[in-house]
Amino acid sequence: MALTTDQLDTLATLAIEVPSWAYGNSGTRFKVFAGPGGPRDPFEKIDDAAQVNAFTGLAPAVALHIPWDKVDDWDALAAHAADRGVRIGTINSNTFQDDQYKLGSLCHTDAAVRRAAIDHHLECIEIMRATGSKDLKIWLADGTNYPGQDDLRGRQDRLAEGLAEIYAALDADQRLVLEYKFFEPAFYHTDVPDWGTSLVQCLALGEQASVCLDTGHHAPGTNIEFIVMQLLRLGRLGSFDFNSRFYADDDLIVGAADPFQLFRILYEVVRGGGLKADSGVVFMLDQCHNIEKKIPGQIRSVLNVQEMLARALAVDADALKVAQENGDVLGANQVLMDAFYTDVRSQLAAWRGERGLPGDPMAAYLASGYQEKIEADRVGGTQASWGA
Ligand code: AOS
Ligand code: ZN
Ligand code: ZN
Repeated sequence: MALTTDQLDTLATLAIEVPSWAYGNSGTRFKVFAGPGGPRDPFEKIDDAAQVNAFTGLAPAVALHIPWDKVDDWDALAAHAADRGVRIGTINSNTFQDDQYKLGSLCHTDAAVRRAAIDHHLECIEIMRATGSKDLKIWLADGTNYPGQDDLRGRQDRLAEGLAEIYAALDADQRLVLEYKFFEPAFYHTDVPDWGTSLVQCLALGEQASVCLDTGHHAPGTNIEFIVMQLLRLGRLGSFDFNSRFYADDDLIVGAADPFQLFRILYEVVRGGGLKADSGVVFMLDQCHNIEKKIPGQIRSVLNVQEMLARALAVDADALKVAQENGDVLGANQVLMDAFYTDVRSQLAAWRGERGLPGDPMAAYLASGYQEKIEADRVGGTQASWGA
């Protein structure tokens, strides 16, 4: 089974946003291993991210995290990105690392803390204006550890109020994307635990609000592709945070743990029109590379997404429809599995060659000398304060 020219053209629409924090040193609660050649500032993170795009043609945007990526001159950062052939993507807010947020941010009982959290998001919107970013992604660490610790309903009302003030500050061409996560760092309850909660908050806000689906933020066994289908159907799938999980929010390389799940998710993306530009779906990675080298880790990630998307595009939609309408249970399943088992690697290598890209991006990067150069040149890399 080979991809048709039309399918290969559709594949070319894939654009992935890589996270700036994937390039800095990261770790677990036990240890952060310092990797040589770590970027010393956001400009160098952009340099590294641009390598991923240069070798794969798949990653034209870089998501930033504020305040980790704060710079004095946003115009200069945006110009630097453009000079390297990429642009600034989603701006991720951060209300989880300051002492004042110990008991929450937008949901906190103290109005002064809520004010600080709202102001932080207003600052993020200013940064979006300065950098040309269109999406504000909000993930909140808000929640409680013990039953009775706070009033669940009161927290949800305060969340709605805070989000409304942030939403009101958006320009007409900007969006608010609300991420959900069922646990961690809070363990009894989380204020935005699931797609339903995110969706009802977004619906109350308006058309410019949508849901971010982080593939690592579900209980084991959750049918994630069903959620993808439903959000696309409702026009409210704003973005993905792609990664792999074995146990919890592991943030490992997307497609590493369960390529079949990634295939199923991407099949629903194709089926639901999520690849079309007007769908507004942003394909972001949310990963950290604790023991492997960062740039190769990111190259592997974007290639995994491309490979599973190619297989999803290879599904014979007509044959599938016939089998489904005939109630042919095993026949329909076989159509899907035939596409999943299609080895698209050599066709993708040829396709890259036609587009002036290396057939084997990983080998080309490793041979390029960039890794050796940054390891020799950069001393004292900053640690991306990854904690979640
Ligand atoms: C946290 O678990 C979420 O996945 C966030 O999207 C993201 O990981 C965080 O903003 C980066 O630390
Ligand atoms: Zn995430
Ligand atoms: Zn996460």
